[in-house]
Amino acid sequence: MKLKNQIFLLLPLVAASWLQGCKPKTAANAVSGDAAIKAYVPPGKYDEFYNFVSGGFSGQMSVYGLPSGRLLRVIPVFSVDPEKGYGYSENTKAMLNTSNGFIPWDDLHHTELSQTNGEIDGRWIFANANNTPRVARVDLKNFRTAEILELPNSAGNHSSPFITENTEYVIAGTRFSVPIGDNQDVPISSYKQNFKGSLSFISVDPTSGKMSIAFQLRTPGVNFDLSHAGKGPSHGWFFFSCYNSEQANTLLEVNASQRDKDFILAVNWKKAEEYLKAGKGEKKVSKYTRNWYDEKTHNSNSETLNEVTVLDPAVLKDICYFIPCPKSPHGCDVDPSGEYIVGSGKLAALLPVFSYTKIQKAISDKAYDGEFEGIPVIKYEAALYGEVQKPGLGPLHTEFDGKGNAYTSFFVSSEIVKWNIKDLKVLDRVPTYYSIGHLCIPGGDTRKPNAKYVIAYNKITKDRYLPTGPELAQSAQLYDISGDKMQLILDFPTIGEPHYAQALSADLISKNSTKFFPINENANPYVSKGEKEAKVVREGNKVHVYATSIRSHFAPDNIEGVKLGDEVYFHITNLEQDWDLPHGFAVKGANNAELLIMPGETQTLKWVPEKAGVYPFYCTDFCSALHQEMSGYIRVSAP
Ligand code: CUK
Ligand code: CUA
Repeated sequence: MKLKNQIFLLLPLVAASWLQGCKPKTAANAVSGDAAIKAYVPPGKYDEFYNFVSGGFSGQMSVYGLPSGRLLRVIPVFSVDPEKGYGYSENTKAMLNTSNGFIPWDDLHHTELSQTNGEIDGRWIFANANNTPRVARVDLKNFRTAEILELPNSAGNHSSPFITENTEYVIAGTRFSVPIGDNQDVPISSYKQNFKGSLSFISVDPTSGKMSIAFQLRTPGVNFDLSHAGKGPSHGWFFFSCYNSEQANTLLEVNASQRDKDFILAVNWKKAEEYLKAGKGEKKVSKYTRNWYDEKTHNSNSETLNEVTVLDPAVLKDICYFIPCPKSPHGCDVDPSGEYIVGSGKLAALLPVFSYTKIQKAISDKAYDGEFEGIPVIKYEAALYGEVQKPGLGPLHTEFDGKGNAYTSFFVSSEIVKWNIKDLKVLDRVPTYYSIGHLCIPGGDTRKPNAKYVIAYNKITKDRYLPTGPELAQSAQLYDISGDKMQLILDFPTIGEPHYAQALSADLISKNSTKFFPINENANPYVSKGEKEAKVVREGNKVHVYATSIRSHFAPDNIEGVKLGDEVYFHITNLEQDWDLPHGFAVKGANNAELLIMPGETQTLKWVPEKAGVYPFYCTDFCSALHQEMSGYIRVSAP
């Protein structure tokens, strides 16, 4: 009773400070003497870890070395990138196709590395698009987006792209419920009758990585927020946090925070697979796209798909189970043993830890508290392992060290709290600057964490860096967790806005990294495999320039015969067969972007000139002492 009162008193406080977070007062003496040496990577030495950080509303993913915090690469995923020609070259435009047309932007919240046997395998990293629901797969051999799959019957793809321990499935859960009937033009006030959520199970081909929607689960109109797969004993299950069990459709900050508990949804996906095999799914006409980049033709392709199979857990009763979870859960994290599931109620003053064994027992004992929208609700106490009392304010996400400890981020009290999973005791806490969102331990959501560091990704930067006008750099912070106490050792800015991130041992990637593309394997229809093949070919009003680039000239480099009204296609093949020797290509007045052509690759820039004259073109990437000489002219004449 006493505790309940305390929680009750805390909640308005939590809610009041929710928008801003609060600021620890110990910033000045936060770093101790040996921090610099711990984060120092001498010039010429490699970092120990790659850190793949979501870029939020920039639609990109960024790659940092750890512990130095050096920015190594920005990978465009759901965004165009003129630096690399991504979304501008003819070869990459199809990557951003959707059933709503070409969409060159999205909101990328979560990154998730592929796994084999519950361990990171370094092959791919997946990312979600929160706005126009999509899931991307990035190939870690060449740090490029290899595939983007759109998700029909859904909106707000936030609870995504978490994976099962052999990358059997990538998951996508919807934050926004939407009308899913054939007539979607319904009053918003009919939310409770007409709006549904969906959970997509995307299968991943173990060899090629190709993604396909195996099935969707239609769910009640709640907001799915985050999720994690079971592992070890709980392999075969997936756990999703959801809020807005009030099913409010207006003023969610008040109306979706009414109930004392929302839910974790436990999904038995092995059971769903059985129903699928037994033909229990309903085929639903749904238009969506799949786009992929072909490394041999150096071209992207797009296909439109028309159908998904939907399973209804309110009818097929033993797929889904709700578990009550205090106050608007956000993170939903499964420990390395697969036994413990941590729910983080954003407005709760405790952290509930659920037990997979107890959940199974509760299901076989039917220890239910009725149903919610046709899905059984397991009694809270029947699923609960225990609660971490007074851990901090505004818990969001939890990662694990594989030594029995959990690390939870607290947005409102702006800190990372380390606690022991078995006895639920708080062991250590450190402030973050300021208002942490996600956090990441290398392998921290897998069976085998590599727990040398925890990295905080903060929402508010305030006074940490030099001012840069009204918006400040986004901030990450690196903490050494090799000892009992967490120690802040480095701040580094990130591209905006970081949400989830993943890190892995660098050798898992670096040993397989592509150095160049073999020119003899180049299957692009417009390839020139040597300067002798360079040519200009007219087809009606289309002028195809088959060109080559090699230090330090283009062939051909003087082009005439183009008429106003023509469409010019520059197909540039980079003949270099050496590491780190891209050539660029840009033409004066072209209203798109440059090309950046990797060694052995062909890329195409389309240009429709609008005035007669002579236009210079040149290589944009400093490639040799005679790089400035790497240029040419194209003449456009009046018809
Ligand atoms: S969310 Cu950003 S802090 Cu989109 Cu994973 Cu929790
Ligand atoms: Cu090629 Cu500069």
